[in-house]
Amino acid sequence: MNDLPKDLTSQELLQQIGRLKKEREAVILAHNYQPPEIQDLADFTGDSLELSMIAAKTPAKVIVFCGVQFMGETAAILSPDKTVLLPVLEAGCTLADYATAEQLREAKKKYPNAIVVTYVNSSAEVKAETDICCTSANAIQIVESIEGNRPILFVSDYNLGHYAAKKTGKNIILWNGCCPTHALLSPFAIAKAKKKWPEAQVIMHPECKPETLELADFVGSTSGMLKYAKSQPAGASFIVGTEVGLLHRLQKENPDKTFHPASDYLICPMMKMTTLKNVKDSLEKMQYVVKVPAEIRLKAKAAVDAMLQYTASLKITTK
Ligand code: CIZ
Repeated sequence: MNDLPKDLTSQELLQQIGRLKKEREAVILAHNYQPPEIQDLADFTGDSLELSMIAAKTPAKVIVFCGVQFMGETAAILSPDKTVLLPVLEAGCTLADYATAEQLREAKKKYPNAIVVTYVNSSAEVKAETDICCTSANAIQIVESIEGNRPILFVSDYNLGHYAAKKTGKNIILWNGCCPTHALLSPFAIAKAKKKWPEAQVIMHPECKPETLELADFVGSTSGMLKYAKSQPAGASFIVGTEVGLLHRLQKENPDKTFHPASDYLICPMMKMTTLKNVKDSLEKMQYVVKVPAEIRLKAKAAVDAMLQYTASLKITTK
């Protein structure tokens, strides 16, 4: 007989999470790329724009953010009076790591006339050096809102910046960064998927490479893809060019349609780190608290608020 503690079953973990959530007066947010069981237990599932809006408004005292570091930071920037917990400390974002505040300060010296538009997938320090943030759900509108031909320094996703430049004709200075998961999706993989599922429409995320995006029937953020899939007739099928986590929600919300991953390699290892046990431990031990120093927070908040206010004025609804 060994007397090691036995692992809790999923059912037991879910029960404990439910109890702890009440005790802590917590809300659980999960990004669309999280594992299915995490999405299913969350109070809200969405993209970073939707979740940051919820984080800003929730009456809950504790926000458990099942996602990656920059998302937890964004929630902490918007809700300094709440405790924001990231269940997995190491869940970072390779795309966010492509830009540091120091690099951005140098780029601003090089392009002193440029307005800085930063993808929300960035650190709080980088946001603090930014004029206005954007997400993949509103990048086109935010870029379009920049008046005249003022250069736009678009940080840090090259592919999203390239797509926004193509759609708006704006003068965009691109940053050398990418999401390795999306950048991996090749035109060859799409051609292969189309051969396998010739009836299916190809829906794709703008973090994919320009030559891959050329093959898409629809390009949009995760919330954009959810909305688009919903608008299509029953029986429709789709090849989905984004992180595979989205397929769970797509299929759940559209049981009369079929969704195929564009490639088996569209997996973000950071997004897949969260487990039920991490969420339970997070609530139990109040770990890991996301902290943003006050000085950085205030500057970063101005850039996030600028985005939220502009998005609200446009009445961009993501659902
Ligand atoms: O903005 C987000 O949440 C990301 C990373 C992707 C998307 O399109 O939802």
